Amino acid sequence: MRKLVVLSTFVLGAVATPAFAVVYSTDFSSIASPSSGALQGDGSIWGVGSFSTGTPAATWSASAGNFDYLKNGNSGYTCVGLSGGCIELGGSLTSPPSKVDFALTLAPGSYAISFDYNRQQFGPSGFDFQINGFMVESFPVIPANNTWATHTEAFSTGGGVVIFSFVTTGLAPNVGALIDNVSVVPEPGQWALLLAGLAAVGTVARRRRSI
Ligand SMILES: [Ca+2]
Repeated sequence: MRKLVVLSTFVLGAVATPAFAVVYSTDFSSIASPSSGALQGDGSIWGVGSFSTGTPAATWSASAGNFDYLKNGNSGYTCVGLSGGCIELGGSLTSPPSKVDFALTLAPGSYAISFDYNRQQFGPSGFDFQINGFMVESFPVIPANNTWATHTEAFSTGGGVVIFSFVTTGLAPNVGALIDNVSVVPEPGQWALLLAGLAAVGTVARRRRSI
């Protein structure tokens, strides 16, 4: 009987966890420790090399070219919700491609990363999204200006540092896609599998007891 009580507690804990288990989240409303770039009067930074943002804080850096940190409304750019901040992958006064990375140290398991993306007003702005250097999704042409879309990508890791990269494709300088609202959460399917496994264990335990 004690085993059953323990099992029930574990199942309840697993069910309650997913809604609160955000591993990383940023809406780019604020940044810290920016390197290089041209600070604008509204707090935007054109041609930034790196900065820290999000919960918990993570460093976003350009391993090629640079990128722009934009406050909503800067140069006519609009971020999600018409407030706060976002980034433009193309950067300033650089030739493409620009490559913007951030890294998280993750426990072994399955996760999903989500981000919002948008074409910018000065022209087509495609990009590739990579995880640990492997391209997992290409966005060659983002069709509509000022229409934000959300992309979610599932991935698994054996644990350790995972690098997420946004690489501009086929662009003129200063013309990159906009990115906002980046989050990483445990993949819901993993919890479903865990619950199914626990249910199976419970069934076996009950059968053994009835024999
Ligand atoms: Ca934002």
